[in-house]
Order: sequence, then C-alpha cells, then structure tokens
Amino acid sequence: MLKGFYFITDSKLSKHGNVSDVLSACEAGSVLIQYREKSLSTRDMMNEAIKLRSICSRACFIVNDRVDIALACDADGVHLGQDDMDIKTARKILPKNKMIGITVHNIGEAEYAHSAGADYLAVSPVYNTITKNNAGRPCGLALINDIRKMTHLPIVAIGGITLENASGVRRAGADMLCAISSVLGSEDVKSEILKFQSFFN
Ligand code: TZP
Ligand code: MG
Repeated sequence: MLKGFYFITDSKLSKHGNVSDVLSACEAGSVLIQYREKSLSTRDMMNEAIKLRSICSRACFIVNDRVDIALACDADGVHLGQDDMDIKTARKILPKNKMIGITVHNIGEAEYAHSAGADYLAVSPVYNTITKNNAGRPCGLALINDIRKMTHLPIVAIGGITLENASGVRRAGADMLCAISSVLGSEDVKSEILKFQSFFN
C-alpha cells in the first residue's frame, strides 16, 4: 500500500550524498524512493541507480524520467512528467509488474493518467517551490481534493510541503507526502522524515 513519506533524491541539496540520504530515508520507513538526477551522464546515473536500487529492499525504488535506466537497474518503476515518455508507450516497454507514477497539474491530466493505467499520481506543485525549475503555478489543496474524488489511485503531494502544512495536505486527500528541501535541508535526514511519518499514524 502506498501510504507514507515519499523520498526524492536531490544531489544539489544533499549534505551527505545520495547513498547516505537513501539509507536514511529507508531507515525512516519511506514508502517510496525516487531517484531524480538531472545532471549526470547516462553511465554515471546508471551506476548510481544500481547502488541505490540495492539499498531499497522494503521501499519501492522508482527512477525519475528514464524508462531505460529503470529497466536496466530493475527498479520497481518509473516516474514520468508531462514532457517525458507518454504513459502508454512506457507501459508497452515495461514489464507488467512495474509501476508508473505520473505528475499531474490539473484534473484533465489526472483523468488521462488514471484512464491510461497510472499506478499513482503526483500532484505538483501544491505550493510554491524553488527546488524545481519551472514547476509551474501552485495548484493548492483544491486539486488534491478534486483528484481524490475522481480516483482511488494513491496521490503524492509534491512542492512546498513542510511540517506546518502537512496535516492540511493529508486532510485534502494525499496518501503520500514529499518534502525535498525540508528534509535535505536538515542535518538529520532520518529524524526529519520521521517527523513527516507522524502524519500517517
Ligand atoms: N516536482 C514537482 S515540485 C518538485 C518536484 C521534484 C520539487 C519539490 O521540492 P520541495 O523542496 O519539496 O518544494
Ligand atoms: Mg520528468
């Protein structure tokens, strides 16, 4: 069941490196680890993906953007945005048991991803964020609410999530919370994630 903290790597914000961060995220019981890497070569990304994959035994391991790397490292799935490979093509390429998460910014994109067989939806950005370039206009809690009414698919809320707004985001219907800068900005990644995990008790 996809419920709990959703961890995304960010080597630019990381204080201790991706391997250490993913170990901490797994120790804190994150339900899903997304490997998001925007600047490494394919070779280096592949090597890191293999390392991170081996750390994640209980948590789902998902590769952002790259269907090829997800397949090659035997990840549990891939996460795709609206400018990445379309979900129907990704489904054709991936084995049936692999997950596909889709980023959505409005109800139309959510309905399409739902009908095309997404395994979970990432509603983004919920609030303003500077962690992702061109994240788009914040959609707020209303979109989470609307998508919750439309589908039983797991929803992860991404963008500007903090300990202060997390309970409202949960109440709006999010099953998972992602908070990149809140967590990676802290010295102790594990204990920061554990604070977010308290919203799932
Ligand atoms: N996708 C949509 S917003 C975002 C991503 C990867 C960045 C979220 O970062 P933060 O620090 O949790 O606002
Ligand atoms: Mg993408």
